[in-house]
Amino acid sequence: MLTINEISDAVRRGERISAEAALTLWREAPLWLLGELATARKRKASGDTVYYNRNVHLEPTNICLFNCEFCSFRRRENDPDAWYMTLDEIEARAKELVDTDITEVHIVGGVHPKHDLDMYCAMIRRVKGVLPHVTVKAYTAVEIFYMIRHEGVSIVEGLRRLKEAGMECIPGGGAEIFDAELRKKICPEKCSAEEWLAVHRAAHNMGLATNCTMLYGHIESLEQRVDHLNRLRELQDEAPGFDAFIPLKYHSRGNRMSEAGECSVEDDLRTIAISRIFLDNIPHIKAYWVSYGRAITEMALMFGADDIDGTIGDTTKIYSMAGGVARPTMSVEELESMVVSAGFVPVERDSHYNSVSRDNRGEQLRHSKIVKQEVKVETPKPVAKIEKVENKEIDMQNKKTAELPKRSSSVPRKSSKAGDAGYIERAKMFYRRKPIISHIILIGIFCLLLLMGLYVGLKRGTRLGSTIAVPNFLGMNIEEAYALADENDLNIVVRDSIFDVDLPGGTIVDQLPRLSTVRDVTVKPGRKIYVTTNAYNRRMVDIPYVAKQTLRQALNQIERSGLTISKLSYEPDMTSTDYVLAQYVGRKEILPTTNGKYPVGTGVTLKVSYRRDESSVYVPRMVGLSLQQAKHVLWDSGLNVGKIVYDESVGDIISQRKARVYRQSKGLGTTLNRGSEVTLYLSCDEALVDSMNVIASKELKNVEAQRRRAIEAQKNSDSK
Ligand code: V47
Repeated sequence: MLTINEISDAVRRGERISAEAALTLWREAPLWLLGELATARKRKASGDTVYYNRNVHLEPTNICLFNCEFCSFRRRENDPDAWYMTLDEIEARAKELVDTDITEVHIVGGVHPKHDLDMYCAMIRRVKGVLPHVTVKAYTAVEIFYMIRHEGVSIVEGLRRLKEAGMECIPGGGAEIFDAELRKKICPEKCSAEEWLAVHRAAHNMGLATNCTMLYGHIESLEQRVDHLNRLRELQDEAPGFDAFIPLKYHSRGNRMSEAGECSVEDDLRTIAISRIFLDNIPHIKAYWVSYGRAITEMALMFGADDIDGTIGDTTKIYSMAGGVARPTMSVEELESMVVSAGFVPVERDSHYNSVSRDNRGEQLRHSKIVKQEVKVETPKPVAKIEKVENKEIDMQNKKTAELPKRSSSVPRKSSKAGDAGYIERAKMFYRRKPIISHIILIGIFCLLLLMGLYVGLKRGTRLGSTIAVPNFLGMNIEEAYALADENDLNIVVRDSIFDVDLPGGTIVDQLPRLSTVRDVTVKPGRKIYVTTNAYNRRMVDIPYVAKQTLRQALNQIERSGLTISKLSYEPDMTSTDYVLAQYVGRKEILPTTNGKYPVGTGVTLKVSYRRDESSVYVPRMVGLSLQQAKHVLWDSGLNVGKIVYDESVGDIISQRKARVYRQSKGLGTTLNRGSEVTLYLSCDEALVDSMNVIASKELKNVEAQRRRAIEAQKNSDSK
């Protein structure tokens, strides 16, 4: 068995790792190492880019023949909250989307007993009829397999009919976990792994791109996860066509597997990272924000994800019904700011990962591949024209040549005095005598000139080869930053704003690309530098009503609204843990009827329930994280932020934002009562933070090993 060091070296060299090595990494590698390896692979695959799109989901029905244990979405036909959309309703929904700027409709729903292939094709046709420019990504392999078998046709024929109706790509749902034994437990009625893979194989062979998923964090083992990833990797080797892999975190509310609970954030990050490292032949790893919420999605970008899905516009219920983000919708600005906060460059994509350009009114201009095609189409045009003109000339010349009496090769040379006229005369003669060779030479000269023109143009346009060291804009006023950017031939783009009372309005608090302490960060002239500024006026926002939701949902909503958490105050409860009982601003309780706006950054206190037998929690690891990230991890674990102590390397407020945690007052893996405070110590000294990070990783490994031993011991004593 390879050691962690040997596996890491292999990953760094860009080599493929075995299933066994993936399992070793999953079990033993410290989280920071997984982050490093996965990020290196992500950067190789997509550089600084993180993709999102403008999309909606269409869920035509929640009535489903299959009764999967993990599903909170499915209803029986006669359930009072079952729904079903007729074709006219589907068309009406599509019409509502005509004036929006979406590029994709994702159609997925229950497997309705009365839907046949024609009905599924008709749904696509209705949508495409109204939104011809929008891509329809439709139906999971589970739905497709059912409709095709029901129709009695082959998979290829079924897919051909769906494609003809307008289906352009296939989403990745329904894969769950491929292991047959586990499938029997969690989704016994669904198609088998082999059938799911057969649908995707056939789609790839027909040129249809698809996605793939894995439902994790319930009762599956790590071996079953690796086996699942391995089968996807094998299919991609055999018949490439997967665009993206989406690890789907199991959500436990409202389904029969609730007892399994939900996995930790650390498990989410490990899963994303191993997926990126192991699936070396699938270009994109998607952190589906609807499932993860903002905080985990942002962290997932530092663990190899390069896609966060899209705007959604509150159109999917699969996750909200299971306890994911309550009313999932994000503006382009919110999606982009999430990407920028994680240190990457947001790029809007279409369904095939072409970047989408828009004019300043937000109207879609074209996709990058089309731009490339335009270049391809346009370049030969002038040549073609010239060829035509020249062909005519050749014809005329040939005619003339035929008419002319043949000249002897001993035509007297013109004297040098004749100068240019002499050369022209000789060139003309050569042209008449050797028209084909002359043409080849002319075309060659033309191509040479064209290439030279292109080179000069490109050099001017992109300033090939020249680079500029990115200046430090942090702490400057936006006007000063514009001036400095001008001097350096760079462009400032304000991407986001925060509100910090301690800072003057207009101060730059973050920039992308960020600077490195060890080397100059260089970019091409004309490049955009994305900055976050401190707002001049404190924006007023609505406060969301988050009581009667899970803590995680409440945290997501509070954060998205621009507010923050003041305190988590825990109360014993008979039935549930981490359920929000009430919310306050200061002493004022916020009720569903409360009106009025609050300044951005206002702290909200959440009163949260806990069952007495679940009064304590493990202290998570915060070393290595920024203050904001550490706060999220603490709140997510049911703990509060105590004192914040900066060491002497941290001076002004700008460096406070750059500082990272190097120590936490309560040790990793120790237990604390819910609501307890943890003091965080922060530093800008990278060497200090990195060395403490290494120590924390070792500690984490020990803690995990201890926990595993304790679980084993418990199991053994239970079986006795
Ligand atoms: O197949 C169902 C999962 C999937 C739960 O291809 C659950 O771009 C967690 O596949 N907890 C449907 N997950 C969603 C899906 C998807 C989503 C976003 C993008 C793409 C894409 C695909 O949701 C199901 C199932 O695996 N699921 N219930 C649950 N309780």
